[in-house]
Amino acid sequence: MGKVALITGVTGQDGAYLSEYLIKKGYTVHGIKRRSSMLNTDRIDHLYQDPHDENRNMILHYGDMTDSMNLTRIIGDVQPDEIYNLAAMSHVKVSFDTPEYTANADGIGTLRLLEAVRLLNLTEKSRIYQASTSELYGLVQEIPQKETTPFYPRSPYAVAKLYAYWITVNYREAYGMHASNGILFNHESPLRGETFVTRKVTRAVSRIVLGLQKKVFMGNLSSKRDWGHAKDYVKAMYLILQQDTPDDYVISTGVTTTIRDFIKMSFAEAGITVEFKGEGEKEEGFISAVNEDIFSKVVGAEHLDIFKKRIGESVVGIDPAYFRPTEVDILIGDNTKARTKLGWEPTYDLKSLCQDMMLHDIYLMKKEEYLKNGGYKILNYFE
Ligand code: NAP
Ligand code: G4F
Repeated sequence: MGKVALITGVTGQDGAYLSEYLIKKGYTVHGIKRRSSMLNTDRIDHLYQDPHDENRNMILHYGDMTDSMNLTRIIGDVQPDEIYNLAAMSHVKVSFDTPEYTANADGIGTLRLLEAVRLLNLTEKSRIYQASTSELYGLVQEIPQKETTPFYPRSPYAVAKLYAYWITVNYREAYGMHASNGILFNHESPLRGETFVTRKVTRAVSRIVLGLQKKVFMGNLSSKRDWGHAKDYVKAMYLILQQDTPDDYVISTGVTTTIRDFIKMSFAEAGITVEFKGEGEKEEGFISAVNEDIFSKVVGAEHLDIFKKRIGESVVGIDPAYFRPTEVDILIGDNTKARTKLGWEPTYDLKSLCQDMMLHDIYLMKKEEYLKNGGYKILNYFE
């Protein structure tokens, strides 16, 4: 018999990659999905099986992190060997608009899950992974950040996740539960939500090069992030739960880059050089050159003549609406513990991550059926 995993947040970026990864390892995966007016299972449609199929290895349950009884019932029914708590209102800027809900779902939601495991007498059986975050470091007290770096959260999201981090540690120490925090730095992919900065950029650049959009408006271009690929990071989640002893781990690449440079890299994937001029709210990004060979190969020769007429145009502007009341200026993680104890290391660098996202988004934007229907037409993420 393979192991049974329960994943909260199964419809999200990480939930999708982790589901596929565990199913390939022989797990039966149960996922908790919120009810919504549309299906919202695009990222996991290639894994989903009809309830009437025999021997299913992917089973969905309706549920919500704000509903204790629901969580308790599902955990009692599923009797999971491993629980991956990935569900969260995960957008930092939005958490300033919905602070109470964020505290409830991200903070108290984690308590509900831990308490359900305790009340059901599953503390010996069920191992728990908590999706902690580099946002905990906020106003960073040390560079690079490691497991011992003090936290200084800078958003309602990060404060909610701080509670979730410590309640996980507390249940481990108080009740001997195998409960661990993965302190994951930013990780991205073609499945990344469309309003996080990398995906917003790769989608916008893809539309700009195809003539579907003139310009993109951004917030703070000077903040720095340590970006890895979500495919690598879900493997770390799995490894954390395979350890004999529960513990907390930083998962990062150890390289940090400004948003401005990520924008330049994304245009460069299509053969376009963008230069930034001006400062603060007046800063703008202009097209200064096009490499015809790369553009023709990546975007298509048929778009080249029209695009060349745009050299000198502004394609990036600033809209202060995207600024945050309190910003996290720099994140860069020291992953020594994960490398030495888990044997984990990232396989994607930022260039290969950016290329993966750009090729995917150009492909999607080219597909008329994507624009009409939406959806990810990938069969298997790990192939
Ligand atoms: P994501 O794409 O935003 O996915 C979040 C998931 O949580 C979605 O399935 C969402 O459902 C679900 N969810 C939200 N509120 C819920 C609620 N009240 N009850 C049940 N489910 C709920 O996030 P992600 O990038 O995959 O990240 C996974 C986890 O890691 C999150 O906890 C995030 O905070 C944390 N994290 C992410 C990063 C990163 O860089 N990606 C780094 C560190 C930590 P819907 O699909 O219905 O919205
Ligand atoms: O992509 P972001 O929205 O990610 P952020 O705030 O770093 O949070 C993500 O990573 C965390 C891990 O550190 C996770 F815990 C969290 O759940 C989430 O996945 O913004 C990154 C940076 C910020 O400094 C932001 O101010 O990009 C800056 N930025 C500049 N212009 C923008 C924009 N961010 C967004 N979303 N949209 C913009 O237009």
